[in-house]
Amino acid sequence: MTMDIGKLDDEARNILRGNDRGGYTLPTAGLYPYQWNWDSAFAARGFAAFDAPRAWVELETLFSGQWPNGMVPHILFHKPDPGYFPGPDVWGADLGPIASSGISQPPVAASAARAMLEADPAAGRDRAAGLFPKLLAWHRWFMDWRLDRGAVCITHPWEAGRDNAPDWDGAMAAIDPVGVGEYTRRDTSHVNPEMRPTKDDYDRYIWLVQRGRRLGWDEARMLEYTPFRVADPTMTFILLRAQRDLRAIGQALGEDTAEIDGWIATLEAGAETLSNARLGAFDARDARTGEFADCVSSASFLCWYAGLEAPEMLAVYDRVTAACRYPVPSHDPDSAKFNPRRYWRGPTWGILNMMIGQGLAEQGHEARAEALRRVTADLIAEHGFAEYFDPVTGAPAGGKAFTWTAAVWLTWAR
Ligand code: 9YW
Repeated sequence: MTMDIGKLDDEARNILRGNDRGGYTLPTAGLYPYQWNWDSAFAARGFAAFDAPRAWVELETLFSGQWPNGMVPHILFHKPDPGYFPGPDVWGADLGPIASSGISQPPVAASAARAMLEADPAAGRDRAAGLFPKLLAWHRWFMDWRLDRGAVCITHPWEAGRDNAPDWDGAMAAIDPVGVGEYTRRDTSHVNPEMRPTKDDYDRYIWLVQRGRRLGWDEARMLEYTPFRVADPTMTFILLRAQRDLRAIGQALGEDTAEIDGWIATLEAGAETLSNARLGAFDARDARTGEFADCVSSASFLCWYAGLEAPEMLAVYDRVTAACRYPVPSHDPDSAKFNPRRYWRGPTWGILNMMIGQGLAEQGHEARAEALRRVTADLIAEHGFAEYFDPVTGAPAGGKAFTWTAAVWLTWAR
């Protein structure tokens, strides 16, 4: 197919502008009417392609919601909106300066900030200097509260950003969502329920939120008993990458980075604990039981993005990407749990492709990186700026005019 790059550039810029609510960008209007953490960092990278000052503002607004303990919430509820559930009243997480959720999300902000600083060191220096201590505090929060044998755990499926991935099935099944009560979902009124997590999933998502709220979102109290704690490749690889990028920012600013060096060593060792020999791949590991999930996911392939050589993962990557026309599927197509339409149980997500592609290129696997970039460009050119895509047919799914898909186009796929 011939691609009209100029037209797609315009469309992507218009999506970012259209989702801009003044200082922060919605993932997509309607379905996600607030500021989401990792979406926002990808939005910043998208803006950086044509409006660098606006890109820095995106990150600054995100950090304006940072909690005193360093945590940066996964959602900032800047303005009330009845179109999303669960809202601030359900979370009851009033520990920060802005109404927010009580959990975090994969820390991609430092990596965005580094790319922006390196693109224009003179203009970015002061902005990066303002963010550096905040990024450091957030990264320290992960190291203080989320480690298991050096790997980074999630305490809620939403924290990984991969809500209903099969990776959490075992840990989720162990939860009895007793007393969760009645509630009305809003997501299924915006998009086809077949493309969304199930009611069983949502009962547990809400039950975990209610529990955090009862414990005042106090990390020490929540850690006394953990109904859900899974060492996650998304978090571990992304934080490891982010620590390297934060160290580079610190070095450019002349800061002392010894603490970050220690964190990198811890996370490198932790990443090895996610290697499931039986599966022959990086995998999620339940920190409560020690059991692996036995899931090859797109997050397994973030190993290269994390700066690891991981040559053993190349054959797994080749098998999984050969199994569908539009990789990288979020779950192994050879698994019985693969579902090409249901959210994180099969569909392809542009942001994962971008990070995987970046990692492949950095580790010297240029041909694979280029093939993935091209297939992602085809997907967007043929099927639009959807939230995610069917990896077999390419059919667009979820929300439309999606911020991070526009950002992926502008920063990498085009
Ligand atoms: C939800 C906004 C978010 C992403 C997550 C994605 C989804 C929110 O949407 O979660 O309510 O289900 O899983 O990664 O940040 O795009």
